[in-house]
Amino acid sequence: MSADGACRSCGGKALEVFLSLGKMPLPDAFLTGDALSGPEPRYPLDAAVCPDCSLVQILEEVPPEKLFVENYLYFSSFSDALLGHSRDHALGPIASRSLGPDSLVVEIASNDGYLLKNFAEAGVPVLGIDPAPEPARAAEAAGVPTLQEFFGTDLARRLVAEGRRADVIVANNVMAHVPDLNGFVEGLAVLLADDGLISVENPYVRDLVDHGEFDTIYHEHFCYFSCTSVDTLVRRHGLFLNHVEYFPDLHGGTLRWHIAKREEPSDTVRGYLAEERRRGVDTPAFYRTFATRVAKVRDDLVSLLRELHDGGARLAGYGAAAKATILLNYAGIGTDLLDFIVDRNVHKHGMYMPGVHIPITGPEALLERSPDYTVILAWNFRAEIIGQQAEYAARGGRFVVPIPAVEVV
Ligand code: JHZ
Ligand code: ZN
Repeated sequence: MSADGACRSCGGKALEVFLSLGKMPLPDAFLTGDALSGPEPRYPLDAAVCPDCSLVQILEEVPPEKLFVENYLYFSSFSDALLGHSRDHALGPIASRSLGPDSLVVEIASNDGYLLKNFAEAGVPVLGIDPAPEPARAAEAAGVPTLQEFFGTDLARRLVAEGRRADVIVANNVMAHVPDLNGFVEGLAVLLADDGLISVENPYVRDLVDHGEFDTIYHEHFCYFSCTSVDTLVRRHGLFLNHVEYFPDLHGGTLRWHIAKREEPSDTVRGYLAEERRRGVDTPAFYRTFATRVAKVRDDLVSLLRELHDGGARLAGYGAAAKATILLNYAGIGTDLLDFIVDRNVHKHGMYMPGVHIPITGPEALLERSPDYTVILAWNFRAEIIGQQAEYAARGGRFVVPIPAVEVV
């Protein structure tokens, strides 16, 4: 919902709230030791669906500077799985669209250059756009020229005025991150060459609901997309959804939408739209049982952890992810249950989780301190994390996976 209470896509005013998570801290606002005794802002977190255009969105609008400039230590390059996915993502269009030295690939939310470096290595000119200072600096150091700015219509017009139009625009996990959704999509249309391709990835709201992934609802994510809501949104800006790819293991279920200026829909588009209608993903009814299921996951997790803890087990967490902030704060899991959280991202070491103040350290602590159970808070990387922690498991360490349902492995 925008500041005037209207749907971020169609402007409709009949939004129906289906989940209230209470007041939550900002998901990436990790604290230094000095800041622990200071004030910590919290904002209401309510998810709603628009019955007019089916877009799922949160009601609160935290200024993007607070989210992505002041508090953003997320570096894409800490997951091997994501790096592999991104490399494939680059190699595909380089071949199928014959990209070369005269092409331009622009990525919005290019983070530390994890994706664009693949195009750059193949000799394709690239431009990264990302407002987060530390990841943008890392991208520059990796040879990816990066504009440290927010993307929108103004920046798109400026680039076009400089003679730069994109053959490919990649926008992964960023269309959900903008308050001015229509301005963002209009910017894509402005910047795209007439025969260009826009490639957008985002977690699929159908899977979010089916798998109870409530912890991916947080203030950085203003919107949660389906094919129906994307199709309606892009048409408003003279763009068309032409193809859909599905990556079930990425971030809990991700869709990649291929969008262009010419309407050439593949069967995948018709298939997804029909399936969403059949299941009612485009109607409020689909979302109405979600809150009850979310409360059950929370209760199951808290009872399990309490039982283990009361039985003398020592517990830790893996993954100081944004989603971990929501899971821990919503469930009220603090240092009473988890002694520490490990994460590969060195920028987060020595800091504390927002709200619950659990300390963060490097993954080697699992072997050094051998907790009996480790809760995989970054459950979306469950396979990668369990694979990497074989030694911990061999020494008797067990994992608790909270989502989609609480499980001990
Ligand atoms: P991860 C981020 O959310 C933020 P988060 C953002 N707003 C978004 O949209 C989504 O991503 C897509 C660590 N890790 O990716 C790295 C290891 O330590 O699920 C991360 O800190 N070892 C842009 O933060 C965290 O876990 C590993 O082996 O919820 C995962 O965070 C692996 C694989 C990850 O996203
Ligand atoms: Zn709407």
